[in-house]
Amino acid sequence: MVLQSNRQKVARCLIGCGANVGARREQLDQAIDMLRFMPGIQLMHVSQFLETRPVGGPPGQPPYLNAACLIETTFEPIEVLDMLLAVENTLQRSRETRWGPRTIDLDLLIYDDCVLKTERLQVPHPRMTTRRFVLEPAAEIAADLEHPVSRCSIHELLENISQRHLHVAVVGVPGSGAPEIADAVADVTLSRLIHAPAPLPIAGWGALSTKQVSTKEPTEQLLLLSQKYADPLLKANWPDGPHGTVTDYWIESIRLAAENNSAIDTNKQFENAFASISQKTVTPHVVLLLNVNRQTLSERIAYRAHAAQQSDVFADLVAVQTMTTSDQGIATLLSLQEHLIDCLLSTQGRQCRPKAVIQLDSDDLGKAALDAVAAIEGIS
Ligand code: A4P
Ligand code: MG
Repeated sequence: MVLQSNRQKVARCLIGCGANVGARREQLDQAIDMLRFMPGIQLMHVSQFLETRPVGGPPGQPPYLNAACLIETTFEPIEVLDMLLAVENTLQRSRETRWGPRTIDLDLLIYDDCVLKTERLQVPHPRMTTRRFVLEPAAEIAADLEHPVSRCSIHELLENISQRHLHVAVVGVPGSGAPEIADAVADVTLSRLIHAPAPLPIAGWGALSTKQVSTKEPTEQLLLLSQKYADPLLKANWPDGPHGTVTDYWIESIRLAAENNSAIDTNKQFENAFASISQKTVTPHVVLLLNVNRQTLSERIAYRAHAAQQSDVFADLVAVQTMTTSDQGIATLLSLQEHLIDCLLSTQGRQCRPKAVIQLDSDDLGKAALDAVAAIEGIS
């Protein structure tokens, strides 16, 4: 394996290691030794090996041994990935099934404060913030290392998923499948399930009211809706049971939808009134952020128009049905989706921002439900 770097700057990287077939301990030892003697890499710390339950993938897999390493390197991120793949190949790693059994798996979890997403590489690793099998060994060797998107340390991320009564919010625009995915997650985790009391106000302000003509100002209606969203999530009444709460909404989406709606004047007074409602609620510990494409939205809007009488699926699209054309509806939904993603995944820290955000494509609802359940299973 000949890998050379021309980079002068030294980067600190966190590497996740796992094995669940063969001589797991020896394989992990060999992989770590290869890192130790690799030119261009300085192995700083290695965690203990931790036996963990397999998360996701085909049922009946053997348990994993997981570990984490902290390295310093002059390699670029893609060179680190190539180097990890080369080590995996040397240890006869085969790739048949997604999340299938493996002799060795090496993931680049964090590379300095680099945030990047290409076809071959995404850093920080997109699923690390809800995985105890990643965070526990990582906290042993790099508790203070900062996750560059959430701006939380590894220790804080581990503490976040260790809360006794977790709030998991499934967040997405109407038609993204948030209620359906929330149902699936609540079912599997035996959690309390709370649906949004009304769809997000994405159309004109008239759609905020169930009556055709409302005498209230749009911002006043939004604040009433915010209060309804807030009521089940008040910090003062937060339960203590171990099973957690799953919601299919995030209260901040109301503010973002209002910001994105030119018919609504979100002035300072509204911002302050909204903040005082929102601050009294529990910030979700984990957000599962749904992402849908134009084609999916168009099909779901068409489905909803025909199936409205017989089915509850995509009932949240009722807000779009009040819009003049479905093209206008799709454009509004996509723009709001972008705004939600920007807000939840921007690298600027915000006080009420959730610490763990996992993005899921929900064009295929069945696959999204499995990925959502796997993300939450990783917590325990
Ligand atoms: N890739 C993109 N970003 C990265 C990154 N940051 N680090 C690409 C490493 N690879 C990255 O990976 C597929 C492709 O992801 C790579 O070719 C690379 O270009 P892979 O190792 O071939 O396959 P995989 O590991 O099955 O895929 P994936 O989706 O990365 O799996 P995860 O999310 O890493 O999950 N349960 C327990 N208890 N312990 C585990 O260690 N690991 C997994 C794998 C599932 N369940 C587990 C464990
Ligand atoms: Mg991998």
